[in-house]
Amino acid sequence: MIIYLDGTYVPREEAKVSVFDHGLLYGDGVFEGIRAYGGWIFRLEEHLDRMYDSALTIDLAIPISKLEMTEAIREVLRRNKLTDAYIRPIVTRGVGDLGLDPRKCANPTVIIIAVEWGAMYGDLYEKGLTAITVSVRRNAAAALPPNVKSLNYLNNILAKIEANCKGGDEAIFFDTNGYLSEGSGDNIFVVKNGVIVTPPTLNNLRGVTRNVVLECAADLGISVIERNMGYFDLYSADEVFVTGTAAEVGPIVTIDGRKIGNARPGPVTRQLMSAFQAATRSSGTPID
Ligand code: PXG
Repeated sequence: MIIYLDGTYVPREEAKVSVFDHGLLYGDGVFEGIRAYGGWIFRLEEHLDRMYDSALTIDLAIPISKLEMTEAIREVLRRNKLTDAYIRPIVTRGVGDLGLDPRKCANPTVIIIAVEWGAMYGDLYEKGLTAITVSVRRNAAAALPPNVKSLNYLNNILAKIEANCKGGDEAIFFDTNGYLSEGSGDNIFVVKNGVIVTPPTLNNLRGVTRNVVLECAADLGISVIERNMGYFDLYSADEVFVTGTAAEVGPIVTIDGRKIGNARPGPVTRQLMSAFQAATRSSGTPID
């Protein structure tokens, strides 16, 4: 396995960063999760726009351009002979001292990892996922905006731990106002009476997959509404599904042990699962 590290391509064993890197010391940095399908990188521009915007928000100057980042990602895929891959670019604040002041970190660290990784929920797409609404609240946008895909994922990990403890495949977050937010690593959608409803994106990550699914819904003539929801909307939904680069489109069939619809992946969800699949195979940035 070959990893990109600060302008060089090194074997996995040599891909190491300092214990003084603020990415490790403070979770100070940003990352992306991107997929390639059949030799094409899916929605690369959107992912890079989000990563550079996340970096702007935390005042982190990524030392290479989006074009250079694109070329480095393509090169990592080529060197690893990958055509279908999960790609993880990471930019940390870089090496500093033990104080948190980022001005001590002269050079951000840039890393690109690419691996083979099938859809995150494995064999659960046919059967559907169980979800748990967790007591941990999504980071308030006024504290640490969920729109920033930062290296600080403890909020999400705490949610995942709670779901694990309670026997759910995925966690569902509410925000500090009690509004539905998202999953631990995916955006959430409710289907009611043939209409798709999804929360606005102030209290969750502006998912690239979320956008793709909204485009698919428009193409299929399915109405979409963006509005705040509470647990009423979840428990009374006909269908619920989550979307993400890692998760793709995942049907949720029970929430907190309660059946959603007939506890099988529903017709709208299935339509969007195939439309999404088709979208991933029909566009992208070529690796070669
Ligand atoms: N919300 C959160 C909190 C996420 O982390 C999404 C929504 C979906 O966004 P995209 O742009 O991917 O549709 C994410 C993305 C992982 C992993 O390592 C997590 C994500 C993506 C890839 C891998 O668990 N989260």
